[in-house]
Amino acid sequence: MSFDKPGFRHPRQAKNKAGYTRSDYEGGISTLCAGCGHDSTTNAIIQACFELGVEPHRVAKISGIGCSSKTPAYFLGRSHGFNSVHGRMPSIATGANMANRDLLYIGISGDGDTASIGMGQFAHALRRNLNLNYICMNNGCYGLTKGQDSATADKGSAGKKGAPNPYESIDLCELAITMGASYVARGFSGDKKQLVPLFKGAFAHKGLAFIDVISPCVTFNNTTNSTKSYSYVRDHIEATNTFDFVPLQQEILASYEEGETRAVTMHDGSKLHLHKVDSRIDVTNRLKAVNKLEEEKERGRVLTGLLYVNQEIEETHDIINSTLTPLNELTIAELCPGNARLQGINEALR
Ligand SMILES: Cc1ncc(C[n+]2csc(CCOP(=O)(O)OP(=O)(O)O)c2C)c(N)n1
Ligand code: SF4
Repeated sequence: MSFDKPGFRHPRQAKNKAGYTRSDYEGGISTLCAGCGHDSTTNAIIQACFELGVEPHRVAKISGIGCSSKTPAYFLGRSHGFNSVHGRMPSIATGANMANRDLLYIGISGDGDTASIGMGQFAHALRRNLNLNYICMNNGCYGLTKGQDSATADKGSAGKKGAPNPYESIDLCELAITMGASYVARGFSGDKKQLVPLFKGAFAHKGLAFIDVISPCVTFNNTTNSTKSYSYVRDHIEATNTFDFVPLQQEILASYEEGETRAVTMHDGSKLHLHKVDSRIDVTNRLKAVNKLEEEKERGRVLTGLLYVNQEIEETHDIINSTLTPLNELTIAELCPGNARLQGINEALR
């Protein structure tokens, strides 16, 4: 549920290259708890879309069920949206993507939605490298149903009323890297400076971009015994790198010492400039990315930043060689090429 924001805006708000102001990317008023990490994550999505000059009507937001999955009501109010069923965001996103490959797909999910009921769906979206920005707002609990541990809760971590979690946690980034995602990053809702470029890089990426956002639940899982609390994450956060997203043809203003910066070119020619890169990290190497995550986990650190990117993996449309034209723009003749053609296809399959 959401409520409309008051319509008055400053008449001289700055506009982006598409002619929109920042408020054009907002949605309804949030009904989440004050201080919820998901609201900060929502804000970073708004900022990234505004800075990139995304056209709101070219975006489709799809979500599952949970406090996290309510957030598409609070951003990009002028875009297409579908709030689906618990854990089923990936299959709805797949269907929409097959019907129209021209939109920017933003899939919103939670750790409960992704790592339990939606695990099978998540896995198959990854292995198909679906052209989807899969954002998981990860608070280690089921916020909407009053804070039960989720499958990403760390072993020994405890929420407001629960006993310490006895099970190993699932690392969604590791899973995403090993199962075929081509852009994997982890951010923290409390660090917008890092989160906005992570989203911008994802939105420019072709293929499955998975962004795991540690997004604390202030009501049920922000205790001193929780590893998904604001204070724990702030005390244990480690970044692989800092980076800027540089759209094609934009001048680079910051200057860095030689050897400090590495550039990754995206398919559209824009660049991710990685700064202060740890020499033990190669974000284009799957094995090294997983090793680094494991290493930091052993040290009790929460590794954030861009973890893995691969521009070579084909996305679903390239794999299945689907039509470039959105299905609703195909003509009857294209959709129904006639009996002779059908016979030919049947013959080829005998
Ligand atoms: C099929 C089905 N099973 C269970 C539920 C109950 N349910 C609603 S939200 C939720 C978990 C949400 O947790 P998460 O995805 O982590 O989102 P959060 O609320 O923490 O943002 C559950 C189990 C449901 N709505 N539908
Ligand atoms: S219950 Fe937790 S996750 Fe849900 S809105 Fe409140 S703080 Fe956010």
